[in-house]
Amino acid sequence: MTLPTWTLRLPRQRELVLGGWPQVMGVVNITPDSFSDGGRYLAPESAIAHGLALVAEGADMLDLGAESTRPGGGVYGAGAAPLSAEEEVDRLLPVLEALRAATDVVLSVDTRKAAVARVALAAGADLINDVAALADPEMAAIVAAAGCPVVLMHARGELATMQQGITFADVVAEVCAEQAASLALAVAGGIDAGQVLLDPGLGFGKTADQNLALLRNLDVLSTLGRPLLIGGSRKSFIGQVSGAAIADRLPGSLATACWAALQGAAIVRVHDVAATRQALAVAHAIANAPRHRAAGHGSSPRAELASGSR
Ligand code: HH2
Repeated sequence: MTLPTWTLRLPRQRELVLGGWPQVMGVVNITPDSFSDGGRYLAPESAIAHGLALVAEGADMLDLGAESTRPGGGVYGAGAAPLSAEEEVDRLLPVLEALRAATDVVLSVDTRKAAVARVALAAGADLINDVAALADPEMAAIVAAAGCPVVLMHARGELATMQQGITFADVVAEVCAEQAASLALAVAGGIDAGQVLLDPGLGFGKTADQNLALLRNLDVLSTLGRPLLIGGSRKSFIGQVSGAAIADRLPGSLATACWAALQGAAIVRVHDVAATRQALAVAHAIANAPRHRAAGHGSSPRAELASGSR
């Protein structure tokens, strides 16, 4: 079995090599209203300190978000409050600039707005994480001009009502088809297909069972040939499976990250970096331990997957 690897181009002549075992993306929410840590890192100095702490814990990359994308119509009530591009930039920029000066880790910016992406890329962002998958008509041109990687996350509908009237006849097939359409839209907009990462968008307009089905069938999404980012950390499907409140969802988040790793995810997006690194290291070590010959099945595909670069 040949493991897929991908080499993406980053701004400033750097590269992002993915594949084998996932990179850990630490979440920095510079927001008053994120679903799990809203308000904790709204002040620039606390967001900067948090980002540096996540790097010290072993984050390979940071995802800086200045707008909550908490979907409405379900467990989060009305969802996140809308934010102007100016307000989003005002929150983001001091944190991005300080972290850019302080660290070489890949800095991703989680934004749906082309105007924010433009400012962020000029300030040293490496990657755009677009949960609206190029819904802003200017976004593709900005990403293409910067030559940076972009995450195209799956979601349906508007954030404010996303958790209402969810209908999928076959969630895996439909998300896969819509992710393929997003990839095609990116290419039509001038983005190199080799710079695109895909993401099934756990929790965005999906029921708990649909999120579980997507995780169970990540191999289907992998057939699109692009690296997958998986963001399950602290999300409500973990609460629905386990009964755990948001503050108590670390164990379920670790299970999700390890599962995603064993299914070949390229990046796991998490709030708890140190714990995730430990869980992934142990899962990796187990998957690489020698297989007992009497077991008779040889090396499993998952073990081969786990014996990748990290
Ligand atoms: N999830 C959240 C935000 N951005 N981006 C990608 N690519 N994939 C995800 O699953 C994803 C994402 C939600 O998490 P969080 O940032 O903690 O919450 P909020 O949107 O409320 O700020």
